[in-house]
Amino acid sequence: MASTANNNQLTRAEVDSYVENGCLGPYAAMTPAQMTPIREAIDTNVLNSAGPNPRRPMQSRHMDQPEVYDLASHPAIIDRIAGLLGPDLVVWTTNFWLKDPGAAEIPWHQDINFWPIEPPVNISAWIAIDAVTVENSCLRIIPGSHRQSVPHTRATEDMAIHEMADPNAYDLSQAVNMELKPGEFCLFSERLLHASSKNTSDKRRLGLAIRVTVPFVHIFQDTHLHPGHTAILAKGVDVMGFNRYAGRPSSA
Ligand SMILES: O=C(O)CCC(=O)C(=O)O
Repeated sequence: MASTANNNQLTRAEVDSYVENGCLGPYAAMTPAQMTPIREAIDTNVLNSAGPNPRRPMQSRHMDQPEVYDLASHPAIIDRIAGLLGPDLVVWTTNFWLKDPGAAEIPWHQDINFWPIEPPVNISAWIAIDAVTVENSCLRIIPGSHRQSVPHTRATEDMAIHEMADPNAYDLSQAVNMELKPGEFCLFSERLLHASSKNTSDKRRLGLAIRVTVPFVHIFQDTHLHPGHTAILAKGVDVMGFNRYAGRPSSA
């Protein structure tokens, strides 16, 4: 059940829990009713257009869609992350995770295995656009798994990403299902093991992952991102100047 606290400041107990478990939540950024027009805008404007990265249409739509920019910089998310990473925060990328009925399993993995950031500092907020349940393949996490770097090996052909954590390196009995209502989100570290099963239901499952770091981290424009990629300076100031930002895009 999502926290009902009416401010976005983390308690000391929540900070300690994040350090211990590498994850927090769920929290609510908005109600399911408030999410409805945003979901409609995403369906119309994001899922039917190419976006800024020609090879990854689900990536970095904060660059071209105002609704996505607003979700990515939402104070319920950013102010909580400020309690963990400090007052200056960069949303370095965003990624929709769309799983239509029948969509493949996403195997257990640690995101930092795949990412172009140095040093490896990131908190992800995964916000539900649709109602997300066990039935339509919610995110699964292993609390505490962020304290160890796990070797990754080649995933099998039926999986949605090309590498997966070594199955001998984690304890699946510790896995937790992260069911979320539309507008709810959880937070997790760049090293937290997470996955989602094949979507065997007849319901679509859409979420947005918002990747947050700090200004001293370098974001490399390698194959994962694209030339011209811009981040959001979501809070505070950037006195480092390593990365490139843009403001809120205007409506189409
Ligand atoms: O949405 C999913 O099932 C996987 C999400 C994920 O791997 C991520 O946000 O890093």
